[in-house]
Amino acid sequence: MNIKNIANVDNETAKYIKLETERQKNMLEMIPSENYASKAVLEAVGSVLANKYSEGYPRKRYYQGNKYIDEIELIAIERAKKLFKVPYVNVQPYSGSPANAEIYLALMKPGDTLMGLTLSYGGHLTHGSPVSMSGAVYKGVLYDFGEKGKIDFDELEKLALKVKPKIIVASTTAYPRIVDFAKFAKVADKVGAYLLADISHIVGLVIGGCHPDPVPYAHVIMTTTHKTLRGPRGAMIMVTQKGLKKDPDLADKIDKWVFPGLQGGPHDHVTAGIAVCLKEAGTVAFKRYVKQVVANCKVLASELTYYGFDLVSGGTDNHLILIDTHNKGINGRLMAIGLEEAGIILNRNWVPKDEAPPFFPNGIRLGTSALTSRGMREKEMKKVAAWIHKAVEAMKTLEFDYKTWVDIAYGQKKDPQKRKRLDSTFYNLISICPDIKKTAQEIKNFCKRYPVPGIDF
Ligand code: DSN
Repeated sequence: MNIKNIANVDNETAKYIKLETERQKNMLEMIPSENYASKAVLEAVGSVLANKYSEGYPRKRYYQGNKYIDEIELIAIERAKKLFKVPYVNVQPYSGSPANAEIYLALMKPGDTLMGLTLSYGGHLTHGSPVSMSGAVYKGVLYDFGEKGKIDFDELEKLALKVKPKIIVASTTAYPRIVDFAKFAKVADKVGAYLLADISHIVGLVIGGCHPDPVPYAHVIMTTTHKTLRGPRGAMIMVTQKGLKKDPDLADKIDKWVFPGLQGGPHDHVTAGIAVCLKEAGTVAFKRYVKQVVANCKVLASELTYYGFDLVSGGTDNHLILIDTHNKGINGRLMAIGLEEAGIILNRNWVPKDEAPPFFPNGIRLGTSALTSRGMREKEMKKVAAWIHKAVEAMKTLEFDYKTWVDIAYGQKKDPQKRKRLDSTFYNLISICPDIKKTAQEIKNFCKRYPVPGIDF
């Protein structure tokens, strides 16, 4: 990216943008909620639209000078309506968490019940967790899934009949399987609840026909725009025909709770980025891209299984994989740190029935969306799996007492100071481990062959 103007006025910030650019080029980005926006999207986000205030909605603004902004917001709305086949879209939410809050404010009163998937089974904080406003202001009743690693809809129905939720959220952030919106709808309709489909992770797959479409089943759909959609950091709220049938005022209520209810002026530069990414998402090339994301993920899952990794639910149907790290004897936090040193970026994550506190979960979550955006395919996934395996095997050979670290991190011998000292020991060992260093160099060389969209090489 050209940042010469930043360098002229602020060398310190420019230095770190350059370093971050290099990091994104030289490492394997595998956090499933991340992706690379195109140059066109980045240009929109870096444009003069960031200078404008536009409280209100197109043709109904509280500020002057919005005639072009109106057109851009209308383009984004129309593109989303066409792509998803929905009658109403709001493109102003700043991100996924405020968007979910806006939906809750529009549909519930404080104290009403909301049902969402438990965090450790792949749910999201904003789906009723007690540590978020969704569980503090509303009564969050959390569901999980049984031994089979998939949602048990008989159990879900029993729970819904008991707690009578106002909203059931059908959504996941660390769930490697298909979300069965039809079955969720059956339960929601039976108890008279709204069905909210938060498709932030899978939105690209839905557009590309690689995941069932929530539109016939949900009343409201929320998605962020920067994950599999490859747009800017933002979100959209959509209301379906089914939603309008249940409540003809639903769209108006949501508009009011986005602005003035929760937000101020929309981020017009982001709205333009959303318009651009929706145009890109309507192409045949985008459909090809998401098909490849899923194909890559399947190959990666089967290779990781071959190397003895324990995959939650035994595999994947989508863009992500969740690994239970218990059988490798390395806590997810340490494994993620070690893999970063080797050039592989992913995140630690709770796994079902995890006994660990959230900061030290026994899982890692990884996906193929960003690597596929760089043009990697099945054969590259095999290499990636082999590097992950090699790095984890190298971690096992370190003179490091993983068991004591666990005892101290979250066991009976809780001692934060000692844990920090052990962390430093681990960092030191990993930074000088020859196999990890070799892997990082191999990955750096390999990455040179796969340009990052949006970055000039
Ligand atoms: N933080 C996002 C994720 O990683 O899934 C969701 O908000």
